[in-house]
Amino acid sequence: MSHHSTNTNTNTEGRTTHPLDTLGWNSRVAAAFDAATGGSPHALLPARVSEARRGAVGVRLPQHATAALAPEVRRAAETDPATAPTTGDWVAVRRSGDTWLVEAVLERSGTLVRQGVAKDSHDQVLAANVDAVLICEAADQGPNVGRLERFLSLAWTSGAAPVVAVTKSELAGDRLPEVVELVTSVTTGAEVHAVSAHTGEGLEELSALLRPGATWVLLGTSGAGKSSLLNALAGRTVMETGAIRDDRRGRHTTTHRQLIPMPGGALFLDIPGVRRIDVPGDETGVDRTFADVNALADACRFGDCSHDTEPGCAVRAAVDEGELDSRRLERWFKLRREAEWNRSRGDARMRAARRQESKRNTREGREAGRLKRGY
Ligand SMILES: Nc1nc2c(ncn2[C@@H]2O[C@H](COP(=O)(O)OP(=O)(O)OP(=O)(O)O)[C@@H](O)[C@H]2O)c(=O)[nH]1
Ligand SMILES: [Mg+2]
Ligand SMILES: [Zn+2]
Repeated sequence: MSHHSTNTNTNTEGRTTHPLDTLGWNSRVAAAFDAATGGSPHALLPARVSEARRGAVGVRLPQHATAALAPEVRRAAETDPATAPTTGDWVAVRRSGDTWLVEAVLERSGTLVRQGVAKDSHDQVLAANVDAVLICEAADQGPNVGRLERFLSLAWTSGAAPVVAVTKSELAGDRLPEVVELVTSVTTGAEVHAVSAHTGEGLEELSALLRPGATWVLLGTSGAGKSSLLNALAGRTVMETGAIRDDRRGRHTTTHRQLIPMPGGALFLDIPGVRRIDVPGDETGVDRTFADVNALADACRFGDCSHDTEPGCAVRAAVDEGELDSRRLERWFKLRREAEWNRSRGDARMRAARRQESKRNTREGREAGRLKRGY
């Protein structure tokens, strides 16, 4: 049963408003809610997951509440963790005694997924329903272009638009233009902004990108200054920040993912810093990140050129002419191989899951037959 429509009001400009507007509610989500709840016998309300913890989630209705997972949602999550409600998700909840239950996770758009690193591990959904990814790379620590390319690949794969923030800009001193140029050289098709949470540099330009209702996720290593940037953009302390210690092993200041509504109407997902990023089994993000190299590859003589020793290779020619950094080319090869490998791993897992499924179906079929036959 759909109940959100009873909460819908029309404001003076004739535009329809909804209590969840400030949390990113829109017509796509409304349609997803109707689709997911159509046949339900329960009175369901839409809510957005603002915090994901084990076994339960923090939701906004828009008031804060904690919701446990309904048995069906929990079972689905046990089979495939990627279906578990995560930060940014829209869900359908219902009241059950004095608790809330998540009855359904609504269809997602823009999902930031990290490839699981364990041998048979599933992908980890870092954030759902994301419109843009703000990748943070500290100006005083490199920058690490290989890491940036990984973050960019992840962002492009999610379907959300990446923007790169070169954080702690004041610490780079005279080197800042050089750092920004290096970052820009590996950031094809996305904006790069040098910002400082301490001096306020670049904050206005960044704020101008934040549309009301849009959901942003912060991506970067621990200590990159994500939470500090969020506080600076918000103009007040919305997140704890922490000094970087010498022994940075496992020390994250932000320890769980959280959805923060900003004064201007955008929403931010602050997540603990990620150290290792494996690109998921989807080459589209890698290809998008290396759009410049791909454009060169289009001009190779052979359509299936491996850019190794073939004659008429436009990619190698660009390296020889100094137009393309050979190290960037190597990193492209590496990320492509990694994506392909993870895809084949994912396919293998899917085949195994399908085998399980068909085994179960056969068993159930056998049992059903037995019932029909009376034993
Ligand atoms: N000098 C300078 N230091 C900054 C700036 N922004 C953040 N820092 C410092 O960098 C450290 C880490 O900042 P956080 O915002 O906690 O980093 P984080 O990316 O949220 O880290 P995790 O939550 O662990 O992922 C803190 O000591 C901040 O004070 C800046 O613009 N300039
Ligand atoms: Mg943080
Ligand atoms: Zn080639």
